[in-house]
Amino acid sequence: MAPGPYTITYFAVRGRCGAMRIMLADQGQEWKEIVVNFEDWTKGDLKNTCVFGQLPKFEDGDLTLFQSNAILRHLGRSHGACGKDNGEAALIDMMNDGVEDLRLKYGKLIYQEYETGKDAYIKDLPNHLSKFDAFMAKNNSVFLVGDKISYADYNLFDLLLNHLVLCPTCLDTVPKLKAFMEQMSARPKLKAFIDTDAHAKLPINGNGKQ
Ligand code: 6SG
Repeated sequence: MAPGPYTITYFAVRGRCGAMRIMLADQGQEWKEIVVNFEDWTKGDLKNTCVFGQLPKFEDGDLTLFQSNAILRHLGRSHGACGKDNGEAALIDMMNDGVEDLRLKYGKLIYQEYETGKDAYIKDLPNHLSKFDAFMAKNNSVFLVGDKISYADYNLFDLLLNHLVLCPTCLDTVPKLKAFMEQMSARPKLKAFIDTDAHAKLPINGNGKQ
């Protein structure tokens, strides 16, 4: 297969690129990875060229993007994973914002209060997961919105993979999410990717905590 037009520039972690990599793999796309180490990053040359001074950076041919959720949405529009009409697109955006809210909480735990806050975070988790579960239960398919996979499904899947490492039993009270994870994991290209070392051996987060 010819290399795709995509390039991801990021640190050697899954972090904010897990979902986009899973999405690209599941959509049968190829991409190039430029891995940035922390020492090079602190020199500041690359940082100064980044719109918000942060990674990931994503290139689609001549288009350069920052902000992981904008990248996911761009890929959604490019690969028919943004809903079938404006209404579905809006609901997908809404659910993706919900995923972002939980990802921010997760990031705060991992990077700021892992030692002191882990137990409370896990205790509170059902309150967050049940919201996604209830929304999914009202939809007539395994996905968040409509009957086709969307970029928000990939984002939720990636974040739930992280949560299953944090707390292996966290989906026991949310059957729809459990079924969602099982069906997503059974998609051949997605499964093949998450079984590769490129995914499985990459640290989830930048500080070694998970
Ligand atoms: C960090 O926060 O990996 N980008 C991060 N950090 C470097 O100078 N809203 C946008 C988005 O959605 C958030 C971007 C995001 O795209 S991601 C960034 O650029 C900076 O701000 C989380 C992550 N952290 C690990 C990491 C590698 C280098 C700096 C942070 C590991 C920890 C400290 C050194 C090595 Fe580290």
